[in-house]
Amino acid sequence: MKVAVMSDSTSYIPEELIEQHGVHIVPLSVVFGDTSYREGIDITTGEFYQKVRKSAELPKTSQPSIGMIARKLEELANDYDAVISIHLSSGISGTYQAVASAGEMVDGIDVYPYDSELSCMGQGFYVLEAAKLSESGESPEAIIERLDDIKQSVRAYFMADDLSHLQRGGRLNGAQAIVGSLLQIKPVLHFVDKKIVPFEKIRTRKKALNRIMGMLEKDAEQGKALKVVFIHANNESAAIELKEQFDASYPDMDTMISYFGPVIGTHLGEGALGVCWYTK
Ligand code: MYR
Repeated sequence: MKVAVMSDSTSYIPEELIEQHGVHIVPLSVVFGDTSYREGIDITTGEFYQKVRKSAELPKTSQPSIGMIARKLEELANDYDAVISIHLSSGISGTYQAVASAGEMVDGIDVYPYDSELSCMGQGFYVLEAAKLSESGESPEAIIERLDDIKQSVRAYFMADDLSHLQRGGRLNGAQAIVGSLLQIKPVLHFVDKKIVPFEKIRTRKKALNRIMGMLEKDAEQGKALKVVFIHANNESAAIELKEQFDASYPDMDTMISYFGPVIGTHLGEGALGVCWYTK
């Protein structure tokens, strides 16, 4: 059985890994005024952050249309028997549901939509694992079993310099009064039940990052083999600094850098940082 692996552009997997593993990507878009840009196709991450600085109006985001996804699935049906399609959390975007709906419309391929319940390279971890397993001939069911296994150990914590982007886009959950008071500080955020909620109220960026690194180190100290990604919104030097700090103490861990591209950058704002990890 030939199993394709598909994801959406918000997994922000390095291009060379996408090519190496033949992962198929459907793009989400950022919208400035009346103009829509598919991320990674019509606009690069660098161009996006420049455009936001110059633009009077802040961008919005949109999920891929069911029609676009159905056309992609029809193409895949020519070469594959099944597709596992891994997406950003259904609690923050309708993309997963759109893939599920498109899957019901298309014949000739079995579609297995998978909700990563997070986003960015944390979602990318699932995609790369699925791709490796499909290359070794595993069935869709066996691949999904392994993805569910990863879900048990995956951790994702992040912080934004300016929470108003998340609030404006309606992606920050929690009691309204708490959310209002959070706008003055730098809380650590995470996903609970597929939605973004404050993990802990913290006053400064430095303390928030120390808190995240502390949780990562606690897991590393238990001798687990971790795969770790440090993610930045147009602030690569900050991500490199965190990675180097961690690598110096835990040289045997598998670490990498990734980025918040246009769609997620719209909601987190420039300067945001995140760390995701799971036990390999
Ligand atoms: C859409 O328009 O469908 C896309 C909405 C995307 C919302 C993104 C909210 C921020 C997610 C942060 C993920 C951090 C993972 C480490």
